[in-house]
Amino acid sequence: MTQDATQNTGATSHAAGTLITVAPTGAETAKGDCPQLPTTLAELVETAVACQEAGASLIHIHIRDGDHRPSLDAVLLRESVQAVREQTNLVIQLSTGGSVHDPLERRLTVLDADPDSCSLTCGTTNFGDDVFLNPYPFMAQLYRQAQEREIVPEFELFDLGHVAALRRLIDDHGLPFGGKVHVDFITGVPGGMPGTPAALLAGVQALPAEVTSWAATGVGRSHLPIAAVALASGGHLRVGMEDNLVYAKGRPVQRNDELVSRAADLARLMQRPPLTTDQARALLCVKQRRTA
Ligand code: KMH
Ligand code: ZN
Repeated sequence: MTQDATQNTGATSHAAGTLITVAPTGAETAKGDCPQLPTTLAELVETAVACQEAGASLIHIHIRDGDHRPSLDAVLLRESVQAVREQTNLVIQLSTGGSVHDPLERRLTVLDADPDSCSLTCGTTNFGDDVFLNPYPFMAQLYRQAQEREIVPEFELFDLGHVAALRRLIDDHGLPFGGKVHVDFITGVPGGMPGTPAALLAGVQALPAEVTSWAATGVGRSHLPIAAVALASGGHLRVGMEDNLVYAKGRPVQRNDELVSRAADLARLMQRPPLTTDQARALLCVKQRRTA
């Protein structure tokens, strides 16, 4: 089935509340360059608690090893999921993107940690001087494994071509577990779609009709303009130090919850207050994994 932009009514209609995702760490910033980046398990949990308090309902997690380097260690991933699950009610999303240096096979093993959600990037992107590799067969394998394990994917779209690849994925493999299709536009990566209102809205217009919600983030200085356009256009927000290390001109981000608080204030101002964690779970139809 082929959809054109005009058929998309669901995800582009105005959303009542705002899903705020925090991406606190990422894989591309060194702790040495940014000591306030949460890289230990204790820092991750403390960040998660503070960000939930500030209005986040989903956390996109990359972990680091004992030397603060990006890691896909199975034990550490499972410990991180368990610790954040114990201390918060956030929807827990593990990155399957890892760092630009992680091999594809290792990235698939992230699902073993049993997160609520996983990222699934819909195509290869130049990433500064590096390449973030996501060939279609890898995407399809990851998607099928997520379906089997009842993990809800978030489709990450770094470029307009990724929207077409999402269309192909749904045509080939059907809907995700739970039936909701949530996407996140990651704009402003050098090599991907620019962090401009025009580029974001072109992506939104092209979304398949099956998409039930969309979010956006602007990397670096496009952070605030993209948040404003997303809120004005029915989209949700992703913020955090994975994407942005500068709170304002000359003022580095000190803590992820500062970015979440500002996003929550913006959302309230736009009459689209932050969703609670339970509302976010319902929006994304994630499986109940907590034991009472
Ligand atoms: N670290 C980037 C190359 C994801 O988390 O799924 C990829 C990334 C995407 O962060
Ligand atoms: Zn990420």
